[in-house]
Amino acid sequence: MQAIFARQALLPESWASAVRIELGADGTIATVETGAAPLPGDQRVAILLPALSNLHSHAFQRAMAGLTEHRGRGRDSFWTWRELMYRFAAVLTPDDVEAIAAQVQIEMLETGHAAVAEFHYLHHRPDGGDHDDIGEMSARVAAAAAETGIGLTHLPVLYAHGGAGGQPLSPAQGRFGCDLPRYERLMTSAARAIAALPADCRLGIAPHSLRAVTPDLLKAVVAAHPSGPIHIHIAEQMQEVRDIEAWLGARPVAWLLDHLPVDGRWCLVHATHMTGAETRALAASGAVAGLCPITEANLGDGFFPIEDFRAGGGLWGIGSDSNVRIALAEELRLLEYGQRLGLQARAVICPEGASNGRTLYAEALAGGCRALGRDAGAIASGRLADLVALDGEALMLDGRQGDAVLDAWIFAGDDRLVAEVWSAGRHAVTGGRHPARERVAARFRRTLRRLLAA
Ligand code: NGQ
Ligand code: ZN
Repeated sequence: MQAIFARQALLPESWASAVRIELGADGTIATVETGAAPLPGDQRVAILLPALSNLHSHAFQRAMAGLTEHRGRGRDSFWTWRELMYRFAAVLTPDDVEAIAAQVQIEMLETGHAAVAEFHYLHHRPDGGDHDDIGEMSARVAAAAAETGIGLTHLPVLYAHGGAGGQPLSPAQGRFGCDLPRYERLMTSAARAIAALPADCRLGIAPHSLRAVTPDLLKAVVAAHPSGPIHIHIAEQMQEVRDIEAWLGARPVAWLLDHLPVDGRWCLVHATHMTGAETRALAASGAVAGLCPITEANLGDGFFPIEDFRAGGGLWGIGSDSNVRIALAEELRLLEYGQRLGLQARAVICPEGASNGRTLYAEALAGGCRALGRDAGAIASGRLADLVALDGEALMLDGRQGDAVLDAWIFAGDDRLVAEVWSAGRHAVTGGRHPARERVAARFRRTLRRLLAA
């Protein structure tokens, strides 16, 4: 049995010292003892926290990180970026997708995430036809997870239309496209790939956005999958809000809440542009708001109304979306800093008298686990052993206790403070490094060189 001894650990109620935890063979936490003594063979760590889940990733976009920062003619925007992204997506092979996904997952683990929700839409061959196994690309994402040990919630995407109003797919979207029968065949294949992974890995559905499905199709796919996570992009750009309003007669979030059974199974990714009434209704629904601060900044999306959302009891979590950066502390910091800059205030996402770092971390933890359908998020017996240990020798953490550790990590430090990571008990990062890091990076480098030379 694996056991961990931590000088300080964040338990559900509070920080505790001298915490010894034993991990079960099933990937859960078996026992938690405070005021304990370490035993020989224990993994000793300084600071132990429950590890976050990353609730939104398109892994393949990591390979184009930094390649879209050259201004074109006219105003650059989300939509001009999307054109470049489509051109890049058009050339990727299954081998490329696996190589990139493995690299991304290792970076996520090394920055302190135990799990990721992969919102996966690069399904088909470049000509739009099926792979021999229609779920080939999903199997490649799963193979990467088998190699890296990350906890995977795999979300095959239903992408049926090219824009609001049931428009046909553009040629550039041909690799993404499915009608419902094709999607169900793909889900059957993806389910086989996920079943071969450890039991904490999950399958969910992801109607891409209200732009990419029709109301009838959305209702049908939700009805066909009565359990598991449901993720959807929504209200990220004002153009999208206007298009949906012109088509369906309501703003995207309002329309979704009025027409679908949105509850705790749902994650609404971005939900940037909401009225006050939409914000309150989304908060009350129990759905998670999937915030992706670095990508939202990179793409010029806007500010999520988090103060009002939290006031309504809303749950939120963090995703790395385009993976232009994979950086846990930076995502949380940027979320808070965006609000500070916009509101000309400090400590926006934090109740009076509380710590910013602790509040950001605890809320992102709860929302992320909920969105992935992972029974993790607390150092408590029976929960999945998704754990992260910070480097007690780091200068930035020297002498810090309790919440001051989280304030230092998020506001003054970065993810180099991450020392150890366990995903459902799999010890994926030791001494800040994943054991497969060099091999996976070498394969990623070969992939990138070929793609950039092409
Ligand atoms: C995506 N990304 O699915 O990768 C999208 C772009 C779209 C973001 N929304 C494609 N950030 O929205 O149609
Ligand atoms: Zn996305």
